[in-house]
Amino acid sequence: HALVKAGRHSADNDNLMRNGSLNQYSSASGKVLIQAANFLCDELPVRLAHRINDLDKVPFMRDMPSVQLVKGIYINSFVDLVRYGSIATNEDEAAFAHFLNKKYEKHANVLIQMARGAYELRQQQNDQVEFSQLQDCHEFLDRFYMSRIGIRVLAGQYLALRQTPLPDYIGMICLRTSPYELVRQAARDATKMCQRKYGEAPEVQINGRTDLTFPYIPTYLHYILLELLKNAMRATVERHSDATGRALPPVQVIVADEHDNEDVVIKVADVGGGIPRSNLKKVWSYLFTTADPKIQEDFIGDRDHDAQNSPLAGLGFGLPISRSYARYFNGELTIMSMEGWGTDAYVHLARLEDPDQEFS
Ligand code: W6P
Repeated sequence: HALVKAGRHSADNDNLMRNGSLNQYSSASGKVLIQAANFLCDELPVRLAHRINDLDKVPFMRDMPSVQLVKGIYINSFVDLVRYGSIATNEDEAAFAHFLNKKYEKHANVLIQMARGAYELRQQQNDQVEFSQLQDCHEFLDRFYMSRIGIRVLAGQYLALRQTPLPDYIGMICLRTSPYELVRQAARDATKMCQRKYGEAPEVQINGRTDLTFPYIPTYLHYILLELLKNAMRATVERHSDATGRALPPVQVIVADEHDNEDVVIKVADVGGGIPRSNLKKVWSYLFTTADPKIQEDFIGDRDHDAQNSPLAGLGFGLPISRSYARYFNGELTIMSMEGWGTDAYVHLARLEDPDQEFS
């Protein structure tokens, strides 16, 4: 209970860590790493305890085997962290990093497990399940995934700081993240996946501030862009593939820099026919989805797209997760649709470099 209470203000701790990671942690000296390790050793169990508590309360889902499995992973990590001895020397710190890395890997497929739980819930849905209870489940999943991002950013940033620094990188943060390069990379990945599934893929045209770079965590932006491009390509192919001999209308991406310095905005626009208004809310839902039941494969595909014949399931978990990623870093993901024409997705990204403004 004390741990749960202590964690009430964990958002502040996030800020400490994030600001710190851009400032004093940039050199990643032994002393700073010991400090960070001790911070994580205190902070992570608090966050895990919150999730374990929350897992016990969520209706329907708490009794599912997949959710129980996740709970087991969280409890195991919680117990091992609480019992972890003191971290005083460089050797202690190295041992802790090794320990934490193992935990980090163990939690890698938690996302898939929870998606499986939500899928099971969807299958079970009947008249006895009230809407408000489904709402509870949805909100639980939103909290759960948001918390998970926080945990993985903190642990991931610490672990990355211990690696030999790449040029322009501080841990996971790239000081010169290029939206243009990330769109190109995500477009290559999405094209492969689209071609594998449909035998063709629309071209992706990128315009606007193709020269722009700003501090961000590229892996998260890549995930978001890949998700948007997969959806845009799928819609395009499904609407236009019967037009034999004619090229598919391209997916148009614009990179913009709002008011000189505030947000970076990326628009991904397709003319794939749009989303019916009645389906627009489902795009953000874990529980009402139009996706086929291949969610697990879709996620594996996202983590390692060459290993699997990843289906472009779309409208599954990828969009709500992408929006959580955007929001975690004070950004937003918005989808505008013109039914009968196409869809525009906007990613707003807050720059990470101005802590006072971004995290106050
Ligand atoms: C669609 C549905 C969708 C979701 C996200 C991004 C683009 C698109 N296009 O038809």
